[in-house]
Amino acid sequence: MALRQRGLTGQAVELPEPWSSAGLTIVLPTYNEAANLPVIVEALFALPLTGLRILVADDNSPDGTGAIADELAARFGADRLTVVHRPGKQGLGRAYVDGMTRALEAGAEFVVQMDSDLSHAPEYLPQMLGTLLATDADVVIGSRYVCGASLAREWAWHRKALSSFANMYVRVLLHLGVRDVTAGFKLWRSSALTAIDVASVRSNGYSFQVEMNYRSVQHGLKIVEVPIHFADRREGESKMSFKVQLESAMMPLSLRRRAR
Ligand SMILES: Nc1nc2c(ncn2[C@@H]2O[C@H](COP(=O)(O)OP(=O)(O)O)[C@@H](O)[C@H]2O)c(=O)[nH]1
Ligand SMILES: [Mg+2]
Repeated sequence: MALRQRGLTGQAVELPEPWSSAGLTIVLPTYNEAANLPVIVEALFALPLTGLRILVADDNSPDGTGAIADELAARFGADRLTVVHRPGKQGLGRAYVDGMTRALEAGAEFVVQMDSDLSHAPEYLPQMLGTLLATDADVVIGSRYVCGASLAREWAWHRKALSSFANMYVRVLLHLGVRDVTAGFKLWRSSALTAIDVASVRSNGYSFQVEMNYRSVQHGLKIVEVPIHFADRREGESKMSFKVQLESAMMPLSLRRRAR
């Protein structure tokens, strides 16, 4: 309720035509999100965005998320919801590269990346699209670290500390001019994803987010951040592993070396 009063979540804004019917594909990577996926899919299709499509990229989740995604595709129509069944857990970055590449091939005008665990509220999307179109941005980030944003109170102190340390670390090393460099909630123009050659991105986990920002800055793309409330995941557990954290620590160093 407090958030609703602060205008951070709640009712999605209505966009005028032709913005509200823009061809927008949401790529949802899933690994063990059986309880969350039906909720986020319903919320996305309830938005006042008539050109919205969903692409689920599932890494053969042991909890049966893939089969649930197929049921959702049957319910909402395969033209509106596509499921990509990947052979096994290969990490967030791989799933995004696969899903985003397919969305581009299918002719999406805009591509969204967001977690499937309801940390990123679907209700922000019309506002993010409106911001992108009004500011002529190439990518809009749903940011946790700009004025007006907030983090889940339930997030453990060590996760908050790790996230702000990671942001500071990347900012110091790479000077990207982005406040939330590891954010996973982003709306891209398809032309921007083509420009940065998303298909060739090799990093995974949080490094995927950092490398996407790095490439965007190198290509002179316009990045705009809007504040969000980042909620704790609704159900299930985080897949963040030590391997992911280690890669996140190394990747900015190798990007810096390459830039020299
Ligand atoms: N397809 C796929 N999705 C993944 C993988 N790892 C994480 N995800 C998804 O990526 C999103 C973010 O992961 P999450 O565990 O919530 O990370 P956290 O928010 O940093 O704790 C969620 O939708 C996960 O289901 C993976 O290896 N493959
Ligand atoms: Mg999460």
